[in-house]
Amino acid sequence: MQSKDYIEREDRYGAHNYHPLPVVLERGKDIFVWDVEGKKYYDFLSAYSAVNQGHCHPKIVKAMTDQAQKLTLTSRAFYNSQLGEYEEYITKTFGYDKVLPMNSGAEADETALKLARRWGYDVKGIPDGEAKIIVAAENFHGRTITIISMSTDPDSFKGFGPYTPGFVTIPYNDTDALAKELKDKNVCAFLVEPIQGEAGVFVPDDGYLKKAYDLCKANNVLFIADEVQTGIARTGKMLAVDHEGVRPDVIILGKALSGGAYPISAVLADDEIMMVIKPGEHGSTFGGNPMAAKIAIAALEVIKDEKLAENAEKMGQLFRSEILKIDSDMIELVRGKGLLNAIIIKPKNGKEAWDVCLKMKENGLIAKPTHEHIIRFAPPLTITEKDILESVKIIAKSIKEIENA
Ligand code: IF1
Repeated sequence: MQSKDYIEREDRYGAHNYHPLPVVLERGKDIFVWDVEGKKYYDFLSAYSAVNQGHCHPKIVKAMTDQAQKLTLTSRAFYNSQLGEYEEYITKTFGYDKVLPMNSGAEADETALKLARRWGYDVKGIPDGEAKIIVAAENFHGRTITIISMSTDPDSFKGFGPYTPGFVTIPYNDTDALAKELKDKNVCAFLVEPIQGEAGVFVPDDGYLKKAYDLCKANNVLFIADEVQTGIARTGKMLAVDHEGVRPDVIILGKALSGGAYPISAVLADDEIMMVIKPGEHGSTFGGNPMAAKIAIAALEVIKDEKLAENAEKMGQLFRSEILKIDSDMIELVRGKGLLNAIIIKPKNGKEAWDVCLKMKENGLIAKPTHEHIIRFAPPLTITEKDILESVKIIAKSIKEIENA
């Protein structure tokens, strides 16, 4: 079978809820993936920042295969020998009293929403059923009905109503708008991405997160950071909020918490928030399973042992400075933090970001537009200077070939 056969089969039997780049991947190792024809590529998406540690990291694979021979799932109806060790490890890593383990990022966001509302009623004293949560326009927090009820992107919410009530939308990166909405005594939380990934790697002004946090504290409102995409060293710090020294009331993690080996997400908070949920009031079949516990510890150890946050900071600066040297009027701007970057492509001769991605694929690098004119570049954080320089050469060559087509 060739790539086209795999694609036709998926087209026939799989839902059409994605429009993938026409490449069929079969193997991954560190920063590289290979397609079914054996062609090698630099992976510049890292599964939307879930493979920060590099594909099939041996330490993570070992943790997974070892535990798979012993015990994979018990449900939380019983204790298991791995969960407590993971809970202690992750809460000490990030400095919070407790963790609530879930599976997907969306489930962790939903968990944070439930925690915030419950804290609003039981602790802040908001009348039952009246809690409001402030969110930013252009947000992305997942695909469930409640989460898309917070979305301003029609591609996320169109045709899926009726929507969950209780959300107030303000512009991102606008603390005046936040201050105004915080006057409402029924607001229990502000949920925000430290950098808006899906919106096109939108980096807010320096000081935005700190100011937003301070405003929330002044109004007895929870500051919740969705670090599903920006966390786990992606932006050059363990958490993107660390760039501003902000300690959110609630942290949401996912994706690279497993290094891409397994769906693992987590919500971190201190006792006065986390303990509002009582036994039997929240959970999931796989949340906190022993496989996830072992994998997540290994994935976090790799981040620390290999100093991947520091590497992301250095390689990100090199990437942005090298991209800026490319002489092309198709490159409108490059922006990002650490190794979460994006290039805005100005269409030329009818060619746009998608065409650039197809050309880069031909030249051995895969990435995908996040919106029609923005290409996100997010390689595994293990990437070296040599490979950054080689990758930028491929990007430059591809843009030149498109321009001169
Ligand atoms: C898709 C986007 C990225 C996230 C943040 C929660 C979640 C995500 C900040 C939910 C997930 C994924 C979802 C995936 C593509 C990808 C994505 F394009 F959709 F928006 F990365 F930007 N918070 N993002 O980025 O986590 O439930 O997926 O585990 O849905 O197409 P999840």
